[in-house]
Amino acid sequence: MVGSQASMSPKRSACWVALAPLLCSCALALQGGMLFPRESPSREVKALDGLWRFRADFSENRLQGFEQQWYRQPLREVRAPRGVPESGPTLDMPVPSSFNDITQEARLRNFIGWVWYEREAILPQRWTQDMDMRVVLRINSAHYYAVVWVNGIHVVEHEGGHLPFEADISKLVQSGPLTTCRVTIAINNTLTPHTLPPGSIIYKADTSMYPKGYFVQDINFDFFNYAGLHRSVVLYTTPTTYIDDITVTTNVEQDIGLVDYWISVKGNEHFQLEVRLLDEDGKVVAQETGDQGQLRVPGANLWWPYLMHDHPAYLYSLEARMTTAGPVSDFYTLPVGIRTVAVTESKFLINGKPFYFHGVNKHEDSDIRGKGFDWPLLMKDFNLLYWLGANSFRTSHYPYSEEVLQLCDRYGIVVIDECPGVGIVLPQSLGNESLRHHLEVMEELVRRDKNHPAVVMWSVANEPSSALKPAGYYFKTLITHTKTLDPTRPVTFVTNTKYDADLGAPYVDVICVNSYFSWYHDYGHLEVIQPQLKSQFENWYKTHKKPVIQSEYGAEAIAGFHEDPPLMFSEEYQKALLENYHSVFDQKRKEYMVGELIWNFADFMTNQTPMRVIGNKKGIFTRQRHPKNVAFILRERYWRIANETRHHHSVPRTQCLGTRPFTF
Ligand code: GCB
Repeated sequence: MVGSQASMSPKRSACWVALAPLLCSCALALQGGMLFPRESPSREVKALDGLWRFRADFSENRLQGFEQQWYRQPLREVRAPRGVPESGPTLDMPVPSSFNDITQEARLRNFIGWVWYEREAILPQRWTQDMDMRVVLRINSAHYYAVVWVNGIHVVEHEGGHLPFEADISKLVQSGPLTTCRVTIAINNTLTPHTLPPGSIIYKADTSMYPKGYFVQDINFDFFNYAGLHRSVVLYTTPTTYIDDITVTTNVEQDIGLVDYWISVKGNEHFQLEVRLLDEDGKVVAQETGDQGQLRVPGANLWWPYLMHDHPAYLYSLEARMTTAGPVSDFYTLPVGIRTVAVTESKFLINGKPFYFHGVNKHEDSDIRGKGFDWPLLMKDFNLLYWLGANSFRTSHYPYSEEVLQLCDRYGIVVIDECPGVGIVLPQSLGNESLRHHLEVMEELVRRDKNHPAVVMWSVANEPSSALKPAGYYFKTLITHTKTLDPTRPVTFVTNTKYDADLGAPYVDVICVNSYFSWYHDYGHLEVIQPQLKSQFENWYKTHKKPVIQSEYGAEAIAGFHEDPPLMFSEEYQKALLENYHSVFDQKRKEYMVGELIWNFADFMTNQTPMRVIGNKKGIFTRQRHPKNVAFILRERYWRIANETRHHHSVPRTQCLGTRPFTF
């Protein structure tokens, strides 16, 4: 890659200083709500999925797009004189998708810097004429830093690749006769020591070795830094007085389900709110008025995890109806699962019963799409989870799409919801600037995911280097702040350090430990696993007296490679390694171990290194979701554990998912 230093650090570098006068400071305020855009009698949703015009800014300083103000004119190929200035060559790019694997160009796959997306949206006439309507543009994920214009006017910018942000564009689309609007999004995938995840640009100044201006992006995490518009971009409407946010927490007293709700309304101080809770048959089981209150549901059907109950994942619908003295009303329906979560010294409890996580770690990752959202892939993954008998996963190592969490609510798959705090190893990444951003990301995450019954725990980071000096203060602040954001859920932080070096552990509720015995050390020596694993568990528990989850373990296997006696990278080695772990798990889960999450659900793409053979091959499924032999071992195990720990009679193995009553 070639470029200059000034262009590569998205916010605070010279390039951002130079851009400051061009960009008003419209970054998203954290106070507002972030309700998932749903259709209702008062709301319409229009997804802008499909082909967008796309151009990567290959200029040496990567700033040509800003210097030439590409957002002011259609981003279009110059073919013939058209009377309007045009920016230059563009590609057709699918949204949602990462841009990296779509073309045959290596320089686009590995591109670092600004890429530009643009498309026109045709708006229904009433959207542009009805002054009682708000039109909102919502970008569900743009990795990593995004600047957005509508009809050439800057409307919002956002830092962070995995969480949604939005802009009210009513004034812009309602100010003239136009029924189209042009949306331009510039996205920079550069990671710095202060981004989440962090990274750094390394300049290779020795011109006898590298071309002039050469640089690479250095990262300390093990997945490819895919970029682009990874999730849908949508336009949606609300009335001008509207339900901005709903927060729901649930509890159970004897057989009465308690649903506490808080609703924030914006646009007018005078309004009425009616709230009804409907069961899966559409029957009203409780109702209230006002912007906060408690709905009481005698004989409530609780939300239970998959395999823990005959009727898992029971969802009520909370219907909020806001009216004003005038003609305006707004309706929003939120799925609600009534359940409790608690942690004792040695147990993780859901609805007061011990819950054991037998599940996986995932990635948002697939061929061609990279990290792009895809419904067929998602349904395949959920069918595989059901087939496997997995009751849970961790969103390693960043927040997943909202549709994923909706499916978890709907199918009873329990989630440890992780923020993108992965690869924190540089001392600069533990200073105040990073901490401030990390806290903001946790706020955005909690704001987005707080109402999902499937989410039972927050994970603030994965394997940060706790040995660094400021780590103690950093993680104490991060964990305690997260607890104040959401006092109803436990908080964890995933570690791979020796138990006594870990500075986050005193503050978390559950210890999550990753270990790779006989893989990253003692290579090939399966016999060391059991003693090393036993002492890992015993030391952690003795020191902290908290439940422990084996949050990662596994071995790489290239599908179809066979060796007996087992050799590393063969399917037999992966199987033997797992079996050694499992025999220790079976002892420790009788004591204080509350979960095991295999690394990884599927093979996934990483940076190119001599350690990786076209990506990380620790999947129990290939990247194409074909099972390796070990998938069958895990399937036997998970169904056995499910049937041992169930509170009802045993269940037949599920082959595929049925339709659940709640519709999106
Ligand atoms: C880990 C990391 C994960 C890696 C995995 C591995 O500890 O948390 O991101 O992919 O190990 O395979 O090395």
